[in-house]
Amino acid sequence: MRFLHTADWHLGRIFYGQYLTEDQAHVLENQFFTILKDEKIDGILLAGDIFDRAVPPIEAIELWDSIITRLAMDYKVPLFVVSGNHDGAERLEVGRSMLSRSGIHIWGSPHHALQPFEFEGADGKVAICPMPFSEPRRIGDALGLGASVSKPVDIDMTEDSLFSYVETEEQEPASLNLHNYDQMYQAWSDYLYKQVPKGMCSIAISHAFVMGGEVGGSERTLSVGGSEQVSPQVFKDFHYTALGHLHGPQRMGADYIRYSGSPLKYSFDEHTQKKSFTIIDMDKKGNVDISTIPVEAKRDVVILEGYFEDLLNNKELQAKHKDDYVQARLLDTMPIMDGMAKLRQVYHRCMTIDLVGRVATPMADMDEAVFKELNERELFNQFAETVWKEPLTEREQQYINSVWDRILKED
Ligand SMILES: [Mn+2]
Repeated sequence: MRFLHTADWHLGRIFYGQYLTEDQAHVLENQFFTILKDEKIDGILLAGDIFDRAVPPIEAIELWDSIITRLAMDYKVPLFVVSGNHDGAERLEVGRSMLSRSGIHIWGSPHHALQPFEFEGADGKVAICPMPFSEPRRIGDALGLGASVSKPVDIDMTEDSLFSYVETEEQEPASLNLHNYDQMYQAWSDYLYKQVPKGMCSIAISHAFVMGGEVGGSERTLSVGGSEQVSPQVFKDFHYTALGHLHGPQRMGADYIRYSGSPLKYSFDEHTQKKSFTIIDMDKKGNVDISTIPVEAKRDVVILEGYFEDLLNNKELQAKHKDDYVQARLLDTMPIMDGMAKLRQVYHRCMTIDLVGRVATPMADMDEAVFKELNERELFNQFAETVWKEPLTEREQQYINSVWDRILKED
């Protein structure tokens, strides 16, 4: 059976003041649907952060509406979706019972995610185990674990080199902590896995921060204080786990536990990431074969480094990046007037300028006490020399002196 795994669409995302809806629609309406047909996909695993915020803009809702409508009515490919930390879980669940009859299966609240969904595919049944992003306290509520509960956690430490970075030292049976992500997600996955009929293949879909994962730059932290991370062990029983939250595609200790990553680059920190859709081929025993299809974005997110004049006059560079989202990393040490306006004439989506050349290098041989001895003229000269990497010329010095004279007189 063949599944497509994707996550972190973040519909309605604003990038430096600009909506990315057009870019998102481009990838989803063209490439995504083409893959479904060309690759003969049996089911879609969408692992959370469908929207960028709990109350998304109307364009984002319309895009989502058009996608689920086409999936259900034209393509007839079942969609399995859990909500992420950016989604409004209950809002996403609107119409869930009715939509489920059309093959659109949505899980937002953990209270609705307490049993596997048995999906009847071409080669037999697969148990889909939904684990939407939830705060540990809510998972505890859903599982009926009261605050008074204090029972040993069943942590399976049978070593498996795949999980070698998980601490292997003997642990005392701990009390179940209702604020601990790892323990609550583990209790949840155990609860679901126990209900998977013997011999049936299983797939978990979850939105979580798995330990050891590499952060891309546009993820939002899940909790304030405390650990928000869960061990990859939480998912080790399932034949495949489709994860969402981290925006770079990556495996988590094993090939069958992975993040698909977001379809688009949502931060300049992600400029080197290769975004993709993940395809999972699962045989009757649950063995998986993984491949990826690179995303063909309408506009790339790039960092261009160089001197202002060079970026402005490099025709080849401009032709290549005129429509991309650009961060200009300028090496110039002199101030640049109207830099953004000029750059935007050639790089239409220049979003930000990073003045790396103008970052003052601290003077190692001078301590704070020495600075206190200097008067304002000497301090300014030090500053100018640090920024321009050379001392003021005699003419500049004369001019600055006259400015200081005037300022002090007016004062
Ligand atoms: Mn996300």
